[in-house]
Amino acid sequence: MNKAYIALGTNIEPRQQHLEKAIKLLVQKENIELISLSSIYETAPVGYTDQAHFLNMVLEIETSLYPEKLLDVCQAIETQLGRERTIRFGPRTIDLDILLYNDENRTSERLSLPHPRMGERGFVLIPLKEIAPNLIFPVTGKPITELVNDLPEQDKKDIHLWKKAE
Ligand code: PH2
Ligand code: MG
Ligand code: MG
Repeated sequence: MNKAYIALGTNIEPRQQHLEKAIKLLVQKENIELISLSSIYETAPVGYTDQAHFLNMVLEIETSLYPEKLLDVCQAIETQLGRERTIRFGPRTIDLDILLYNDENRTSERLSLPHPRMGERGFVLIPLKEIAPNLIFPVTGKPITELVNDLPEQDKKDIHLWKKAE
């Protein structure tokens, strides 16, 4: 079985409901099993900053789907939840990004693994650290805890626990 980590992000209300619906649709697939999920964090927007705050979280799954198939599933759920692609990095009802798939380190036209920007994004690394602190990041060979420690304080200060995982 393959292990993957998926990041969820939303900054259009009802944000929590968008997360819940996306998780429900994902685990309904017979080829995807939810292993663990992080708490939900409220985070200041990164990149395009003139937009509402996000809720972010990370899921650990096991799946028999290969990466491009898993991407198809993620994109179908984004569409199902009314995602419109307008501004790059702009507001979204739901974003599902495959962060890691086993220890694959590769780039194709549709998909780069690991996710190309995850190594410097606090809103991804902080929830990921909660469920996989010792996981080795395939690009640098460092554990996730160390990547979080290496983040500039400036990048961590606007990330707050919003709803603790049950
Ligand atoms: N996603 C982006 C761009 N900026 N900022 C935060 N805080 N959270 C996100 O999920 C996010 C972002 C593009 O996917
Ligand atoms: Mg994204
Ligand atoms: Mg995305």
